[in-house]
Formats: sequence, C-alpha cells, structure tokens
Amino acid sequence: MKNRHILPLAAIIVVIGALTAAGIFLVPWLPTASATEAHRVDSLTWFLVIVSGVIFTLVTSFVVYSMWAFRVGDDDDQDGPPTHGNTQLEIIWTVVPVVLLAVMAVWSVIVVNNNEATAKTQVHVHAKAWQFAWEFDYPSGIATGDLHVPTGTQVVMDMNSFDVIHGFYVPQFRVQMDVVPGVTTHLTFTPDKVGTWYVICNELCGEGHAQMRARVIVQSPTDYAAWLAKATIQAKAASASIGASTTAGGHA
Ligand SMILES: [Cu+2]
Repeated sequence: MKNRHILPLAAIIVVIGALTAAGIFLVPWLPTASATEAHRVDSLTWFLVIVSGVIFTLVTSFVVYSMWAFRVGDDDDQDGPPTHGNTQLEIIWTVVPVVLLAVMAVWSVIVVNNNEATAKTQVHVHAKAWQFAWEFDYPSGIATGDLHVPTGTQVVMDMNSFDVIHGFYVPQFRVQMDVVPGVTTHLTFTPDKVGTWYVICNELCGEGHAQMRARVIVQSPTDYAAWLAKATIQAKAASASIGASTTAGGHA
C-alpha cells in the first residue's frame, strides 16, 4: 500500500532537487571573495544555502506529490478523515531544526571571533564619511579618495562620519560596519587578491546615497609600499606648499 508512493515521490524529489541545485550552483550569486574573512563567511553562507535547498526540495516535493496523489473529485464536498498527531514525526521535525540552528549559531560566533581577531601587523586607515563621499587618511599624511590596501596584511579601518549614519561595505570582502557621527567605529579585513573593488555605502544616507562609492585598490605588498612612499612624498610637498603660501600671504 505504502510502496506505490515511493517511486513517483522519488522522481519528483529528483526533478525538484535538480532544479533547486541548478538555481543554487549555476547562478553566480556572489562577487569574487577577496579577503580571508570572505572565505569564512562564504563557508557558512553555503552551508546555510545548501541545507535550505535540501529542506526546500523535500517539503516542495511532498506538497506537489500530495496535491496530485490525494486529490478528490470536483463534486466531493466531504471533510477529510480526522488525523491524530504523529509523535515520531513531531520529534524529528523539532530535533532536526534545533540541531541545525545550534550548528549555525556556534559556527557564526566562531566566524565573527576569527574575523575580528587582532593580527600582529596591521595597516591603520582613517575613513571619513560624509554626504556623499569617502576620504581615506593614512598615518603618513596621505588623504585620498581611493582606498589603497596591500594583500596579506590585516587592514583596520577607523571610521568617522561628519553628518549622518553611513555604512562601509566592500562586497568582495563580505564585511561591513556602520559609520556613525560622534563615535569611532572599526572594521578589520585582510585582502588576499589583487584587484580594484568598490566601497559601497550601505546605510541609506540621503539623495546621493546610491553614488556614495569609492575605489578600493588592493595591491601586492611591494606595489603598495611603492605607492605609499610616493604618495607620502606628494602629501608632504603639498602640505609644505600650502604652508609656504599661507606664510607668504601673511607677510604681504
Ligand atoms: Cu552614505
């Protein structure tokens, strides 16, 4: 009696499972992971998505099969037979989600702890945000609209806003932090791929919010050191000439 359901149900599970898997794996949902933190976040994300895909496949398959196998005629106005609970099923559908949620909760805490752990060597950059632009200041005096960072070193953003709440988000790094007026917030990430990405403001901050972007230029350690040396000399020369013209103006 029960066996006649197994084959058609299995066929539906295979079809829906294949469609779900295609939707999950064939679409490039995420931008290239380009930081150590990004790989940790992605492992957790993929676990969550795959588990959800399996549950979605099972639930949808049983619903679709039940609609077809247990349908009644158009003229059948009778109530269905009364059903009682099923203790075994109820235990399963309570224990499985509890275990899954516990795994995800513990895993999340581990990922956040690892992502926020302080490395021995760090590069500090001061990010200033306002409607609707970013500025990045370096300890050596550089102030630039493009964020330059090296691969393989932990970058710490110390961030301030001068008007409303903004958000510092680089999709390729998978980390983000609010930039709030009146307090300094911090965000750490360790780029591991050379490339050019964008800082995207992800707190709705006014009419120019959508344009509030800045380039993130990730360089190899040697290229970064060369840029840093050159830009530091330029920054010093610029501040010296400003100083000189101010002095000259003062004497005139
Ligand atoms: Cu903003």
